Amino acid sequence: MSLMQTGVRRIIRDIKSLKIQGARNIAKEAVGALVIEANSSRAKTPHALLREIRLAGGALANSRPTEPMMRNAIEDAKNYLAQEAKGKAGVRDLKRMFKSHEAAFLGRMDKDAANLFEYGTGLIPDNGVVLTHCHSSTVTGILKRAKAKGKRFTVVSCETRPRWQGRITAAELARAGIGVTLVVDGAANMMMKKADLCLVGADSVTSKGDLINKVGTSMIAHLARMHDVSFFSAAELSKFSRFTMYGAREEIEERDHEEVWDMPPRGVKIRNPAFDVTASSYISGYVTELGVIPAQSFFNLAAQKLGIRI
Ligand code: RUB
Repeated sequence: MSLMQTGVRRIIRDIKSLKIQGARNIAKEAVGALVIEANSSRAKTPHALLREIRLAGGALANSRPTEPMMRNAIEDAKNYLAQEAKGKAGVRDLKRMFKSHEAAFLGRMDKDAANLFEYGTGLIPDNGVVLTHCHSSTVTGILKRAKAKGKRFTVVSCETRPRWQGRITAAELARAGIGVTLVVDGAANMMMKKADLCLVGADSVTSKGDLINKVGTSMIAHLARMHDVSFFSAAELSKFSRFTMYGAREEIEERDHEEVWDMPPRGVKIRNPAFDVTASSYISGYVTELGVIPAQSFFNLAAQKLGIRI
């Protein structure tokens, strides 16, 4: 039997099954899960509490391997607790302090997102067409903010096989009163001819400024280059992957083949990578909470923000 709280196990299940999807949602839910774990813990000592949080943090981090924003949030939570567990506070006080630290962390995430939306709005072309892929709450946040500020534009959303996150984008934008057209992924080249801007989200950004996002993103970036359309990714600096600091590659999650074809004929092999890598040379810039920056600056600014010592 798992030592983790039921609520935490449920969140892990929902992250794995994509009921909870998108890097920011995943990171926020992981923070929520750690608070559930701490609140319901029966640990008798600060160190026992820390052990539980480390265990839950490890299980959450492994629930989807290509999610550095979640990993960075878990890292922050573990470091905070480890530091405070050395002090005089008893378990009850420690739980209370942990809860308020995590609430402040989530508050900062929301503030970063709001700043990013504002900067991203400047990129949205008036009377233009924006092409996007998958469902990114950061991208939809920018588009909704731009609409609220009076910009007129329409959006092309690629449907994003195999899990159709493009439909989530299309439905959300339609609800917000933004003109949106859904197309199959294979129609991206046709649609690119009329696009003024490509804007996608990010799961991970490497030390070289390369982007890892939903599979198909790199294809969109290549098409954008071919048609001389600007290609931006909206990514908070906390999407930086520490794993890539010394040249290692970010692991690309490979999902169940049934998502692609549940009963394939004998002899047909299926691959189902969830993400792909877009080289920084294809990226016009990243929209971050500090402004729009060149891909080459992402690492330095992220290292400062995350307090990473090289
Ligand atoms: C979602 C995806 C999104 C990023 C960014 O993939 O690739 O573009 O996660 O999302 P999945 P956000 O559906 O497999 O999680 O901007 O919301 O952080």
